[in-house]
Amino acid sequence: MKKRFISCLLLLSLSLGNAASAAQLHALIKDQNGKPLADAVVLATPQDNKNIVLQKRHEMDQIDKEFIPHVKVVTAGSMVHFPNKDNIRHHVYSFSPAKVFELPLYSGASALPVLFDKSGPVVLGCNIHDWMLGYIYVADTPYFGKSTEDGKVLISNMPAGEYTVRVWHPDMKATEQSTLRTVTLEAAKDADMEWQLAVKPVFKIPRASGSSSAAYR
Ligand SMILES: [Cu+2]
Repeated sequence: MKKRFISCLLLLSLSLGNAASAAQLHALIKDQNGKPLADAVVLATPQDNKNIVLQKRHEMDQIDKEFIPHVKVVTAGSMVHFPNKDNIRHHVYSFSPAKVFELPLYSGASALPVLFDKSGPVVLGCNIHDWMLGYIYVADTPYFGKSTEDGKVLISNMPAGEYTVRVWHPDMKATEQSTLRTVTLEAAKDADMEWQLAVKPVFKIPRASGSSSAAYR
């Protein structure tokens, strides 16, 4: 009885110890003019990466003829559903090396989920609405984050150790590889990193005017 109590205490202190020793990484992403950059993906890969595959269900919505969110990060091995929340049909596709797929014209939630098992960026388009553009970044590490409007990213619950960290953004001029840096995270401490990414100007394809246009329904 006593022995069991002690092992319980031991377990408790071990798990508390893990939580307390976790590190976190704060990243700040700016563009070439020093302006905070949203939708940048920061990926931290532990040196002893065991290629942890987290299978999760994700959704990339289509709302008001746009992909919502604009950029979504999932881990390799994830299934992504593409629910169409508009009252018209969409035809979602990608020609990206990380995932080539097509969901022929559908409405509602009738399209089958898509498995993303290869890491890298996947550019999404819609055959009917040329301006619809979205991105799924398939991460090879569970330690990732996406920058908000203030350019900030927080990755928490990271075990102490050495990581290689890189950044990806849909409009970046440089390669993802050129952003690569290493960082050693100490237990229970926060680390700060900052990147300045040159981005290309974005030319948005104009939306079809008026919902009465038969060609775009
Ligand atoms: Cu569409």
